Amino acid sequence: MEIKVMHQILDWNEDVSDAVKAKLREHKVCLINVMGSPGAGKTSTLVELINRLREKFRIGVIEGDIAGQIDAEKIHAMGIPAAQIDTDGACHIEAMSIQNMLPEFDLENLDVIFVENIGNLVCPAEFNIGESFRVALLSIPEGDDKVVKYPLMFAETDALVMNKYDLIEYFGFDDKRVENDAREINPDVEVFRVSVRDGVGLDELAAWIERKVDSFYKEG
Ligand SMILES: Nc1nc2c(ncn2[C@@H]2O[C@H](COP(=O)(O)OP(=O)(O)OP(=O)(O)O)[C@@H](O)[C@H]2O)c(=O)[nH]1
Ligand SMILES: [Mg+2]
Ligand SMILES: [Zn+2]
Repeated sequence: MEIKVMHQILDWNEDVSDAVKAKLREHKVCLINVMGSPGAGKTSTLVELINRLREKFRIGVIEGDIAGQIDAEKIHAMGIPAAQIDTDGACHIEAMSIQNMLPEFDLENLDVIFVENIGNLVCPAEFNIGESFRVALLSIPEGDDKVVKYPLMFAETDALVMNKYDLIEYFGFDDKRVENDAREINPDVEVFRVSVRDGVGLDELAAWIERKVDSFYKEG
């Protein structure tokens, strides 16, 4: 008998992801999976997006970290329902963790849940968590070769956000190269150049998310 442990975990994760998706659809909640390296600016970007979108949508946040609840506390302090998944060392969030977390939220009174995934460019991309769409951050100091070196993250995302754009002149970062590399493996990807520091690109990113969430509702 053939035993493929990793394969089975992924298959099983897909089932749970589908169940999470169905439950969220039933409650009309759009889940957005936000991914990127440690320190890429996921929480900083989320704070700015929440400020731009909270008049339009009722927002909740699930923060994923290996330990601690610093990020969830930041979001909670904004008056936004927030919960923390601590993976106790695991390097990605699985759909089961989202499923277990959903009862903590009043889904009838939410339109959008942002999930900040574990800081990691590798395996979070392998695990669907019931999301309607994905946003992958790549910050300028990480280097312009990351799309080529971590292709799955950027092949599977709906948007690529180059954050910390204010630092571009210091890092010799070729943003056109990154955009071309991403389009080669993901022709429909939306590309944003953002600086949370300077406030650049955030209105455009928020407007795109608004359109994506609206189309989630139109799909019924
Ligand atoms: N210069 C600059 N710094 C930024 C920008 N965005 C975020 N930072 C800084 O980058 C650091 C990390 O930001 P976070 O938002 O905590 O990053 P994160 O991706 O949530 O990090 P983890 O949750 O630990 O994986 C903080 O010191 C931010 O102030 C930016 O656009 N420009
Ligand atoms: Mg964070
Ligand atoms: Zn992992």
